[in-house]
Amino acid sequence: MSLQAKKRADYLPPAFTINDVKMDVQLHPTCTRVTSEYQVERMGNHGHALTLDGDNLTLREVCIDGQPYTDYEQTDSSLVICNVADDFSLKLVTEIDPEHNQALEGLYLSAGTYCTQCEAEGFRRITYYLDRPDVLARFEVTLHGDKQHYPTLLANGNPIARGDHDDGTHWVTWQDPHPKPAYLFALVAGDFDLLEDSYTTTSGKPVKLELYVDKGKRDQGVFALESLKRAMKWDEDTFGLEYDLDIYMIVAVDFFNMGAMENKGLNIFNSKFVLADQDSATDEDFFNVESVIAHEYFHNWTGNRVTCRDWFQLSLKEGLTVFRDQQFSADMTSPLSNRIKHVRVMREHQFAEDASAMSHPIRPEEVIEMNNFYTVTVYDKGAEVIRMFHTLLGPEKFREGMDEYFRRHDGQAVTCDDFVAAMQSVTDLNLGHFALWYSQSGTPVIEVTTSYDPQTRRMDITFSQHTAPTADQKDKASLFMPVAFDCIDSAGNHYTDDDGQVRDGMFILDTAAKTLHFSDVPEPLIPVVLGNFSAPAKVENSLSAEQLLAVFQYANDTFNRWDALQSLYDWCIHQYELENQAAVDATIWQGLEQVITRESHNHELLGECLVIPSFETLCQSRQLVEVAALNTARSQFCRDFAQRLHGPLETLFKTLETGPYQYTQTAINARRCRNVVLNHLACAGDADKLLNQQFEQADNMTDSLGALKAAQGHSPSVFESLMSRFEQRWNHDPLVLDKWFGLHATTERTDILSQLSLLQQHPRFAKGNPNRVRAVIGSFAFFNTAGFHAPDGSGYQFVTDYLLKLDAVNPQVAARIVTPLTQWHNFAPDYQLLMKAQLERIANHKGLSGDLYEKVSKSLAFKVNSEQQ
Ligand code: B3K
Ligand code: ZN
Repeated sequence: MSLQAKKRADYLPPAFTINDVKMDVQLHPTCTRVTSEYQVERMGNHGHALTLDGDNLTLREVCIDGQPYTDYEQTDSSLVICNVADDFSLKLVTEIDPEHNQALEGLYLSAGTYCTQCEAEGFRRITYYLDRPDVLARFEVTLHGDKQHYPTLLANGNPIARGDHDDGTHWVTWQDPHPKPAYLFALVAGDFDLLEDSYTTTSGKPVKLELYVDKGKRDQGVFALESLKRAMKWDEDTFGLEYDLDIYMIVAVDFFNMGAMENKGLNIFNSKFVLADQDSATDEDFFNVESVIAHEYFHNWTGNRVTCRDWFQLSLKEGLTVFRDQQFSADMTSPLSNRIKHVRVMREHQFAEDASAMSHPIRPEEVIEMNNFYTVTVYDKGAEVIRMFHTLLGPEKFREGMDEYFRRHDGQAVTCDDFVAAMQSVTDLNLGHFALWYSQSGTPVIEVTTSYDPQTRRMDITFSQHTAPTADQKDKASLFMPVAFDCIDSAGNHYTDDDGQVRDGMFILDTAAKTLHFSDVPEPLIPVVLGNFSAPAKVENSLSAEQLLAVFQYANDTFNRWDALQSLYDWCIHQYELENQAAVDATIWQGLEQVITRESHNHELLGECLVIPSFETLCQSRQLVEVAALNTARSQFCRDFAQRLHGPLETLFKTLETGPYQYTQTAINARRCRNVVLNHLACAGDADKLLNQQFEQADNMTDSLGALKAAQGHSPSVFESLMSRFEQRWNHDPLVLDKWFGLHATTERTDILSQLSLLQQHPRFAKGNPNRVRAVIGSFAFFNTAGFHAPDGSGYQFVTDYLLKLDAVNPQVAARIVTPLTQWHNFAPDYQLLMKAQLERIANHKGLSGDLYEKVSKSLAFKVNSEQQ
């Protein structure tokens, strides 16, 4: 483990490359033997030794050109082979211990299945190699394993030979014709149920589709396979991109550090993102399965065929692929709820990251542990940057730019600059300034100020932008932002600016400030800014409650309409914090009542608009948060909301009878709306009957869980009884039981820590399984506001105790769950002290991983900038 930061600026091309790899893997739980043969070629004119990366390997043999070779040195992290020729073949034999690999990186054996995870730097835990994405080789892999326990032996590409040995083992050879970096290598061995299907591409090429799931789970794989076919078709229709091998395989495993992995021709998935059926999966689970299946499939072009030159370029493949999966999901489901979902992620998590010690541009400048940079910034802000290209260029030019990108770079390992250059080649717009989004971190704030002169009936609206200094970067420049814009008066008339700066509902903000002028206007106008969240920015636009209600009623952009209500709720909660509840007066409640009655048929819009902003979102518009005070203010507002609007909510609820389960957008919208309303009705009190009834009658997981969630905060006795019935019903299914674990872990109760201890003793809890750990400890740390931020610091201490144990076995997951602690600077001084005390404990822990070290040391060194406050 190296605690030394690597810098983007220090990139050097590889001194050697490997063109062909032959691997022979003799699977054994504690002593798997890997024989690798490489065709190595010196790059350029130099006399360096060949340095291969390796981690936790036992080296048994080194041969060059068929002869044993001894002129090498080994370190903790490398094998240095001295005095080598310009071209030679290298054979290495190494041994590894998959059974005791609990970090779930490299080759591991869990729940009776062997599988691999190599991105970012896991291949070096399988054998010594040039483990960097700009070394592309053709792989041929032979796997040997016990035939009875591991009837299925899979690797990348196509199977070309197989056979049996005399000792009860068998073997299969796989060949992948596409040169690839080692991070896309995969192997799987196990005993699965198989779903088979096929797909014919637009150009007539047949592709075999295979989905491997745990025995007995075949029916739960059907939706994933259908999703895959929809994704294949969509990518052909939208981007003209077809699949390029004869077989596409997906394997679902139970032990996995993240969602899924796009290994060439052999995706490995966390079973959470494959298995789904009406009884066990919510609408959201179905949505996630489809979007993750699509995401990994889309990587075949954006990631695999065109890959990253180095890991600093990660957003090249991730931002672009997230954008592609978002567009796909919007086309398959609904644009509005998709957009809102992604904006929530940006506001709740990415803005918080940008304001924290871990702030980094979408293309980071320096990294200690690469696994720490699979972040909301690289992924989600990265996707927002790609979306801005799409907005600025329009869909046709964007497609041309993508075509050009593939024309130039298919089969190469490239940089974000190469992507920008391909886009630049199809447009007259100068993208030079826009490209600053790749190197500047932090969230820009667009401040909107207005002036109106009743005499001249002139109105000026000024937009100024500002990005506060961040932990990683002091000086900020003005960014180039597409700002979707609309302007209305209180009666809903729309206005255009005098100089025509606003075109097709959008203008460019590329300087520190810009003013739009309006003549002959009867009253001060209402600026409606950043429609569809056209740039990843915050907006400060101080509109009154009446104006926000007018925006909801009249704005053209539905996202703006939703956003206006979010701002209204935020403002109301702030009045409660100030103990000025009276400011939330009858006009506001009447306005909200009209929202419900006027839009009662628009279940999608209401399902979004009736959600009160989360505690995490509210934190983004506040500083030095007094947790208990904000939590109380939010709860009081929720209660008043539910009571004041009880009549219309109840009427709405009655119209939302959803009938037998169907997975259609109309039914999904109605279910979502119904469950949001149910939560309000429960909050108003007296809804126990309704809760029991919904749980009783539900023919699907969305409604069962909807009842449980509504009971959770508002009806403890109903919650307890429904939870124990749920546990009995789903005890056999760990993925469903994770929902139960998560609900317990997020319940606000004074004895929550003993509850968490009980959950860890539950027979279904497994401390080595990341899904269980995330469901219990992750849910608590991220979403149990009152418990995690208990004023005596006990919540912080509990999480820290757990993380110190977890770090020794699975540092990647530990480093994810530490995130809420590292955001101490958002909270009032008393909380800060307690949080930092726990971070100090982590920092002083002996044998700390690089993963935790990087995040914790940065957080402790973080000085809150006065401008950020
Ligand atoms: N590329 C993988 C993520 C790998 C994470 C390594 N710690 C999944 C994805 O983004 O598709
Ligand atoms: Zn990805």
